[in-house]
Amino acid sequence: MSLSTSIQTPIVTFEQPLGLFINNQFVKGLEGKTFETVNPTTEKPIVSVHEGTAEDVDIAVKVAREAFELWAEVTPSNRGRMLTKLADLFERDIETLAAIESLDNGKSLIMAKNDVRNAAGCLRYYGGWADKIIGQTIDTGNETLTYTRHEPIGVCGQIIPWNFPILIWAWKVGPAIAVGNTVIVKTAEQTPLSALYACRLIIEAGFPPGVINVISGFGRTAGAAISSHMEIDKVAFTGSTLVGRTILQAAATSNLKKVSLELGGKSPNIVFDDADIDNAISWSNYGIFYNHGQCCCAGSRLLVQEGIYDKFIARFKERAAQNRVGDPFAPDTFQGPQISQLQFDRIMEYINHGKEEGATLALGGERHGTKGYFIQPTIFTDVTSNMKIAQEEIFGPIIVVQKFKDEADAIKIGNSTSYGLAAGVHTSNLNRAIRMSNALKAGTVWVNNYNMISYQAPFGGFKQSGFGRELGSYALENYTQIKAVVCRLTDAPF
Ligand code: TXE
Repeated sequence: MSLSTSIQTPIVTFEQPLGLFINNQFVKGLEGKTFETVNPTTEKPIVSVHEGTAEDVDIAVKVAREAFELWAEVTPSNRGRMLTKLADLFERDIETLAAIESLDNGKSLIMAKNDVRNAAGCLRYYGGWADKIIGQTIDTGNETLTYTRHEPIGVCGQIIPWNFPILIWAWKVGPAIAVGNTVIVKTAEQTPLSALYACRLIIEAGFPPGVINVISGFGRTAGAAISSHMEIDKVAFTGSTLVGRTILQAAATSNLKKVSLELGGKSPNIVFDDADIDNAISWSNYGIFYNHGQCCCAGSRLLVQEGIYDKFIARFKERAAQNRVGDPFAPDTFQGPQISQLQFDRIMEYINHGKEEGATLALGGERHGTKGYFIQPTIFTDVTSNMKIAQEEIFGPIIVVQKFKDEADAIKIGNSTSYGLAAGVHTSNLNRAIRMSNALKAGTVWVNNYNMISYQAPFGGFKQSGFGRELGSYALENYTQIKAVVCRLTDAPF
């Protein structure tokens, strides 16, 4: 099979790389395997890509290790310049990158463009950080000079999911590269295409060979090889809690590589009686149905105060029923298909659980259409905290609604799952907003909005939603290790 092919989409035709990207070259996997990536809108294969396995990871680690030594010779400003150039190239090729995302992932073109824009912004942001990494000088008395250096960790493995293929790629690559690491990214097997296209831009941006490597492949092979590799110094993972545990175990039983995990969520979105109802409805709709519910921070539990409950739910149903579900390339589409048959089946199973557990199916609950992995926007009311649909991450366009009495009740229900990624609070009372933000056990609290993620602010989980923070200056901590240097200033004999 060749190393690239032409792909036609409704908005652009382009040359799609298909190989593994190692040492700035597209290559075939050593075992000669390939796998298909499927268009979730049509259920038909788009193209086959070359598959990386453990031996390919070994090769990538060797080149990334050599590149790490050379990368250290590149000045921080020049590292930053390359990241900034890469951001410019993302913006130049936004139509192509977005079309690939819509094709491979099924998200609407508008959202895909938003992802590419944010990916470019994120790369530029970390390009800006590259020459602003500062340590401390520490007063340890007149006879010593003590200071700290924030040094790169080395070769980093980055295992990413399929819900935001190019955006999470940028979230991971940006900070790691800015501070002088080299990386091996394993993309999700469902969505390998956009990152491979970005590899062409990596060459054009001037990155030396081996600094950024990208492997298409499966979790149990390439992913496991990364997390258990003795020569990989750090692994960053975004995905399911189940696999997060496996990665932590593999790190523990191999070389104790550093780990950061961004896992699932079951985030509460809480609407008080005194909220601006129109805004709360719009944000709640966006909070769950954006990206078809395939957001780790989705506001998948809607908590509504009893005074406005009936009115709010009636209007929320109307709003959700208006979401346009369909072809991602159609200009008015809001919700595309779920990523795969597997995810479609998992979600439909949760819908059945909801019905069996006695929740009221207030909207949707069925497949949308007859082709593609589309699911209707779905609302369950009369949900109680002990139900499976109130506890487990569904990762689809399904929201569960619970009624609450007062702040204490909202906090109790809000914090009643094993997750703690995000939360939303809608109220016009500032004191209440702050009290609630303090009480909710979540890595992000959105007040009078939902899903407003910016690459300048940290993002990550409390409880079983993981540890370590992505984005903002905090992400730099994931990719640096601190060295204290102590110099004795006196020449007197010891
Ligand atoms: O995730 P996996 P799946 C959640 C969401 C979803 C569920 C299952 O609830 O329904 O996970 O999705 C790689 N060693 N999230 O099955 O398997 C895999 O190849 C190393 C939340 O797709 O966790 C892919 O690159 N790597 C989420 C990545 O892990 C392994 C985003 C994610 O896949 C591996 C996605 C292994 N043993 C799903 N097994 C979020 N937090 O945003 C798999 N992988």
